[in-house]
Amino acid sequence: KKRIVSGVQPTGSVHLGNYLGAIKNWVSLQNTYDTLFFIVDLHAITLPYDAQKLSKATRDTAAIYLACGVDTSKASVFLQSHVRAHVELMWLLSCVTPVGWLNRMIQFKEKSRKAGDENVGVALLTYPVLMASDILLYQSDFVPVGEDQKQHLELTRELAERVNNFYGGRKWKKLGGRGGAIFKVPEPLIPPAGARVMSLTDGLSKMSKSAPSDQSRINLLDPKDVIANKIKRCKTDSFPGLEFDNPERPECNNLLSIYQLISGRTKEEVSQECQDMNWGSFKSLLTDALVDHLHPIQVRYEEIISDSAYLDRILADGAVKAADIADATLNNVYQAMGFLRK
Ligand code: AQP
Repeated sequence: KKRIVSGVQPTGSVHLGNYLGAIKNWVSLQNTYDTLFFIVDLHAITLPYDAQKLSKATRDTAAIYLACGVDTSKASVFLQSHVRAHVELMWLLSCVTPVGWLNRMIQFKEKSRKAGDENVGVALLTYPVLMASDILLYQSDFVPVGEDQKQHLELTRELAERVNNFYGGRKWKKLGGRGGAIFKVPEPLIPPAGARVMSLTDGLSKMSKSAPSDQSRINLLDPKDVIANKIKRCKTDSFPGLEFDNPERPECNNLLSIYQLISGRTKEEVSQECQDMNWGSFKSLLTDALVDHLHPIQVRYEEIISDSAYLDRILADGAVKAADIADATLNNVYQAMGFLRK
């Protein structure tokens, strides 16, 4: 089976963008691929954060994975910080990463500009090296990536090739290794069209955990009245009827796309159903669809989060399975780079 790894950062409440762009797709991918889904807690501290909120967000994110249908009989679910190999490999990779490669990263430029000098830690720059470790440790074949992570995946591929060239092949064999490639070079898996969910208050920016206004996103755990209120107040326009793909109507396109994904219909069906609707009728249709879809997830989440022993066990088992694979790769890298092994 080909392998896929992916994760969400516990930086806030998991929202509809994380669900439609990532978690919902994992639930189908786990049937076809060997899958590892982790909560990337180490990545969540690259910008200033609140330690108490981190632990709650970490548990919540894990419980949400399960509530959404990630099935631990098929996928490994674990916390990044529970598998030490992530940080160890990061050090080894850091030693072969030219700093110029990291300086080029658009996300670093954007986030460091926004955060201001005082808040820019070294880790914001080296973040993509940790992400490369997350992927390469598991010899992943595919990584689901949105537009904004494409550059980081490209860096991961370049790093894999660099390590394979520097330390792999015959050189590694001479040191007692198997020879050949140390890392598999992963391919991007482009998510299904329409999976980029935009903010409810601005159809041109993506829905995001870190956006200051909670009105801009639907959190997976939002109660019914909160969802109704957010949809009621979300940004719309004054064009007649509703339509997809009109560049002058980004909010309309976004809300129709959300409805399409949540209701499981085709774009054509939604176009037909909604073309003559006014915003009032569409908003109540969308609210009902969201509430109906999220309700069972919320019920399962409550069951899981209230049984902390169960969740701890799932995460412990997941970490053991993940560490098995990760430690084997890490051991090869150490050996290929000339370290003495115990
Ligand atoms: N708006 C979105 N539409 C579709 N997919 C999205 N993802 C995030 N936002 C959207 C996907 O969710 C997965 C996990 O994302 P992440 O936690 O690693 O961080 P992110 O992409 O930076 O998401 P956020 O919510 O915007 O977090 P903050 O605000 O902390 O930066 C990824 O697969 C991502 O593509």
